[in-house]
Amino acid sequence: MNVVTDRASDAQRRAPTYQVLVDDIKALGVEQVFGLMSDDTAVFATALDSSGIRFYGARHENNAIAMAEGFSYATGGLGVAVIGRGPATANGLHASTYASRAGSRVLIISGDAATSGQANGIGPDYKSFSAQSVLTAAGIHSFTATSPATARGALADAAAAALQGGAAALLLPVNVQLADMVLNGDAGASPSPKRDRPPQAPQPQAIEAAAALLRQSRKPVILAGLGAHRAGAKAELEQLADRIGALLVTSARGKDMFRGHPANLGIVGSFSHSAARRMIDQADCVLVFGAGLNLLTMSFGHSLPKVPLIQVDSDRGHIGRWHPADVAVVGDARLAAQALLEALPPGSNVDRPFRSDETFRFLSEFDIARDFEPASTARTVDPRGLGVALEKLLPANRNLVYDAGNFLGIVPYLSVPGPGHFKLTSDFASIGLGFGTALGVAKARPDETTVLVIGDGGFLMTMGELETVVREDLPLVVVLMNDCAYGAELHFLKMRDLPVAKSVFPDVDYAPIAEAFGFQAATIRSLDDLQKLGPLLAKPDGPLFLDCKLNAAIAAPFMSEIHEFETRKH
Ligand SMILES: Cc1ncc(C[n+]2csc(CCOP(=O)(O)OP(=O)(O)O)c2C)c(N)n1
Repeated sequence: MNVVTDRASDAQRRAPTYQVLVDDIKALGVEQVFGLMSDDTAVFATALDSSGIRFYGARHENNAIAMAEGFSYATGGLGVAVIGRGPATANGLHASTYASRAGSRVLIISGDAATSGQANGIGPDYKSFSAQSVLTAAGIHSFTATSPATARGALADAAAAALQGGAAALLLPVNVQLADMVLNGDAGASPSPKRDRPPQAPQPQAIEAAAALLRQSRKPVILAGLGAHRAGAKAELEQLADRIGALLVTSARGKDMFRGHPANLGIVGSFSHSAARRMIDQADCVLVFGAGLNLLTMSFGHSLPKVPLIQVDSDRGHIGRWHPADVAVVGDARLAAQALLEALPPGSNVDRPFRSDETFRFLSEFDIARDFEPASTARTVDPRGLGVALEKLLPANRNLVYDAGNFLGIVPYLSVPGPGHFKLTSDFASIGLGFGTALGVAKARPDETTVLVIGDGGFLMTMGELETVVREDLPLVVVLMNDCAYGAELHFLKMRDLPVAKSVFPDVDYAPIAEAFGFQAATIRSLDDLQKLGPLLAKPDGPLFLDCKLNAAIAAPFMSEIHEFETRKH
């Protein structure tokens, strides 16, 4: 027996489990991961980076997971985050929950306590944490590699679950990662996740029921959401609107899908302008494509008149979830629009007041910059005026990523090239996920400008990532909406006539702090301050930070809507 040969073949048939998993991740087409390593994932993270899968490090696990989510949002592909076990997994729970609700394709790989129960052979693991139970309780599909033999299958299952949309977690116990795996000659085999389902055509009977309503409608409104954008339905929806004499409007997530169309009303609901509200109030039928009709789209029950509502969605469970539908059409938005075009030939709608000269004149003369009374002070700007000014100064080909808070009142004033460039991070109704998400979008789209719009409260929660921007060379424009307060809470307290002291902050100058991290930075206390930065904003050259001091007296329209809703409930 030749011992040397035997040893060589032995070496070929065994490899550390972490290394095999790295190779499988590479075979999935993953070229970068986002993360924050712990003792239990340092070897794995380093092996990923050494194999050419670039490791982008964040300074908080929530931000690492949000980066993966932003990356997936911007590419449609898998976003992968690698974090540690126990406290690190707990730290990332907020973003994990967010990612699972946002519907992006996010794979969260965490370390986990050794399956033997004793990490070091001396005593219990200080970091022990029932990650599988906690993540499952949070609604996140979780898979544990309980042994080297099952590790590849667990990765394949977790990746497949993530690719279905929504986050999935893969837990890698420390001892399993480091143990050798016996390869049985199939070292190259990679997981093969399920493909997307083909678009589903709607039932003809459902289309006929919708068409019957639309034939009688004089003033229809077509409302499109992100689902319609993802189905590629824009052209068909515009054609359908032109055919039946409808006005076009979107949910916030569908923002600017119909920009430039003369019948475009912008966003419906809490982020709408006065002209949109005035026209939508007159609608006699609403036709919804791929929009969830959540509280903000519905202005807490007030955005749409009580008229027949037809809801088209590829997911049956989305129809009527937030708001009742009178006619449900289950199917792909583009195919449903095509079917409606066939069912409603030209001339079906003769009386078309929404397409009158008067309507078009009203809409073309509407100027959002004059839709509010500017309220700047000597040392602060009006957030809406800031939006109007930034609209002209920022590069048109931009991604806008928003944290959450009262400052979201700026949304109607800033346009994007289309819905895939507008990212809200409030799927868990939380603050503090904008920064990480923006970094993931910036990584995915290096040739476009990514703008993070964030309040000072959300920024204080995540400002450690200023260092990530520069270290990982992921340039961002940060627009800090600095009202020296948790503005949302400030307005809630004011509306209840309660003391506001605990919701307000001192006026901190953040520009020098950002400069210390390597940003170009400026403090904006007037629109003139902003205008002076025109050339820099038009073509940002590296990371840029604007500390915009805002008039805190201005509540976003949705603040009073929420207040009215809350007081209505109790
Ligand atoms: C994780 C989390 N913590 C707290 C909140 C409650 N909350 C919602 S908005 C808000 C204020 C945010 O302040 P800021 O980022 O400055 O934005 P502003 O409201 O002032 O525009 C807070 C604390 C939340 N939604 N999520």
